[in-house]
Amino acid sequence: MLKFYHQPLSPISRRVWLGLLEKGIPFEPITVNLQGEQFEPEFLSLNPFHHIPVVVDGELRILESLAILDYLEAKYPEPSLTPQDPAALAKMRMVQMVITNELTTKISALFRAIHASEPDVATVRHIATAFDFLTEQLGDSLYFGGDNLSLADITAGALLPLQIRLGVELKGHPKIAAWYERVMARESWQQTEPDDDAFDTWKKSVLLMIQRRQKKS
Ligand SMILES: N[C@@H](CCC(=O)N[C@@H](CS)C(=O)NCC(=O)O)C(=O)O
Repeated sequence: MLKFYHQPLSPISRRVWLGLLEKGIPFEPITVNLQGEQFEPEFLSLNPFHHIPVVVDGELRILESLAILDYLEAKYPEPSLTPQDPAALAKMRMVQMVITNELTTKISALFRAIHASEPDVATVRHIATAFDFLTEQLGDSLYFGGDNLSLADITAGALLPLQIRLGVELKGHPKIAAWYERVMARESWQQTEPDDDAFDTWKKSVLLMIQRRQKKS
């Protein structure tokens, strides 16, 4: 059976978790404790960059969440999470990359902003710009790929719950707010949503990780 190395609180490994559940693919979850297990030789032999998620399917080892999602989509085409229309396909990938490069990279800044005495105007503005862009991409569709859930929804929907818990507001983006409610109501999102205790523990461990990195630099 396919092995899924992950951390249930990670918004990046949640992408793959959602993909596996939405496609109904059987898998064995293996939790990696990010307080050090990722640096152990056994895990480094799977991912030399010490990141989750990793998927092992027989002889094949895959790292990088978006590559894993592409693999799952090609190997298990039904239900499809990728639109066929070229423009819709480009939009899907664009949303995935914007979430990855413009929003996921702002998670540390969001953490710092929570503890800062002054509001972090640049981060707030950057996130608002990304949400404006996402609103434009969504248009009047139910999902980023049109009427059906796509890998773009999965990538965005793995991150937004976390941002909202960290204080990001969707008031100025009603279409994104409606989309957010739509994905959060799905069984796979319900199943992968952490409870408050788990979230608090995770928040503390990420803060420690950020402080450790700041001391090193
Ligand atoms: N580009 C990678 C990023 C994965 C990543 O950054 N994972 C984080 C958790 S969200 C991690 O494993 N951090 C532990 C570490 O870097 O030691 C992907 O998309 O899979």
